[in-house]
Amino acid sequence: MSSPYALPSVTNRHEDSALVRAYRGMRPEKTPIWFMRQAGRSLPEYRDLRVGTDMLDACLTPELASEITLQPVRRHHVDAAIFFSDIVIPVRLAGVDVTIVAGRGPVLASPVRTAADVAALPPLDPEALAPVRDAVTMTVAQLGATPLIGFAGAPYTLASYLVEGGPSKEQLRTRALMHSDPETWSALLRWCSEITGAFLAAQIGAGASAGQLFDSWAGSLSLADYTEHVARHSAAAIAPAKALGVPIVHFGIGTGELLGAMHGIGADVMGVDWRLPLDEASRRLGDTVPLQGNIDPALLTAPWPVIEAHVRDVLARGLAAPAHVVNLGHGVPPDTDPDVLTRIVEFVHAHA
Ligand code: 1CP
Repeated sequence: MSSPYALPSVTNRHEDSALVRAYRGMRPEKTPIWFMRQAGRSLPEYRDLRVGTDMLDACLTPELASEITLQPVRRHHVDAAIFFSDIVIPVRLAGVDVTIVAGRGPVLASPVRTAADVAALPPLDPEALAPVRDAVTMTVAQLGATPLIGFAGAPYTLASYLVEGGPSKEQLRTRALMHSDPETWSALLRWCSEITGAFLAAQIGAGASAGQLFDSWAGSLSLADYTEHVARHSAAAIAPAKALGVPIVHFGIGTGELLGAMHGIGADVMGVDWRLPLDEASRRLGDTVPLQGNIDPALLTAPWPVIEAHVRDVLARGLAAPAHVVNLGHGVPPDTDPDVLTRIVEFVHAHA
């Protein structure tokens, strides 16, 4: 099947790698491991590279984005790279004024709250994604046997930044819009789904071997609201990437009650945060779905024996699922000692 996103030069999707085999539901000899937010502020080499460069500019400079993506792979010997970018990159590339404020997150110059605001959202020109494609091509060429994971924000999480105008605790305005003006809501989520789906597919088309859809804030939704107002837009967002044949991971925070519905959008693998033990997560999915997770990031500053006991427990509970990729339950906290992450990788790889 031909896809507008496929590049003819991509020949290796790393189907034999431990990561992709686990994502396909096979159990590789060694349990694969990578960390959400492994590229970033916990690494001194990242902080050095970023001096004087704005966050979104760094994401859109292919040489920089590629080098930052490679840093944690060199240092920790993780089983995957995750593309250094941000969920709001497609919003910026569509021409919406968004910046990342240090210590806070994405902030919009004008929040999107009315039918007129939504109607004025510009389409994303596929040509604008060139820096993303270039960075991925460059990165894949240097990664060799290590697969690259592409990612995107899910329409709900993306919409929450657009409506709130920045980070928020409970996405109150967002959920209010969903209920008070379902038509505007649908139009907004369709726009988010189109741009974020194109962003994800651009990464896969340029050579990433798997994709992860982050619906970080979906945990603020009831199951009924998720099912009625969100799920179909997330399904549409992953469709172009899925058409390229790669496995898709779906992840959110505090989404234990939504696991089945989130899997139901067409995800192959479910990411689990630290709240739900993996054996219970697996049970909720009928013990048929590969899982990713779920070391508690809060434990990264604990004494090593405490961390080791926790990682052992995560590995043991992960045996309930058809396959398991070790990760954190959310991103690496910025004050994490990188040596602790390296030690966890060594421990998981030694633990047959
Ligand atoms: O200057 C800096 O270093 C800013 C910090 C930072 C970084 C390193 C931001 C701002 N984004 C990123 C990169 C990033 N964002 C990656 C890189 C790859 C890796 O994992 O190594 C990824 C996957 C993201 C995805 C992302 N951005 C998500 C989904 C994942 C999650 O953490 O839940 C979300 C919600 C965002 C928005 C965002 N961007 C940045 C921040 C601080 C936030 C969160 C703000 C909030 O709490 O609402």
